[in-house]
Amino acid sequence: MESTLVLIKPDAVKRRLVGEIIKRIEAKNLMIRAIRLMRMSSELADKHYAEHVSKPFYPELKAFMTGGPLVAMAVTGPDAVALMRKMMGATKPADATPGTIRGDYALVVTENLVHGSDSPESAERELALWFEDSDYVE
Ligand code: DAT
Ligand code: MG
Repeated sequence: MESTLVLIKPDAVKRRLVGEIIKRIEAKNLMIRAIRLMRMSSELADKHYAEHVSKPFYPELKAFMTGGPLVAMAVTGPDAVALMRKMMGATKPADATPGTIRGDYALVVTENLVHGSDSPESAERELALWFEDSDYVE
């Protein structure tokens, strides 16, 4: 069993795609073990996106991610990290295969609807930033 951090980004919340994205996660029989509707603080953005803070696109990314509510989830199952990345599709919507979340609904790279940890190590680091032990159900 493996857990990954999934964020349903503010564009997806605004577009009323929360249910559609959760539907796909549940249809795959992955388990949601923690979930919260919240805003990403400036401090959390800098920690979560530590690898991107110095990149030219970071100011736009940060403004977008902190600009409205998002849904944070801990998603668990065998190979949950890789599975979620596959279900999300490529970062750039033009490269995302139809049938993936980004491939079906995203048009531009910043507003690409969903985040999923990119490795088990990233998942562990990110989940610790977003959730406490008491947030998880069995
Ligand atoms: P992913 O979200 O697929 O893991 P990433 O970690 O490389 O992609 O980047 C994080 C987010 O930053 C991504 O979802 C959208 C934004 N982003 C990445 N590359 C970008 C670029 N070249 N221009 C604008 N935004 C970008
Ligand atoms: Mg990433």
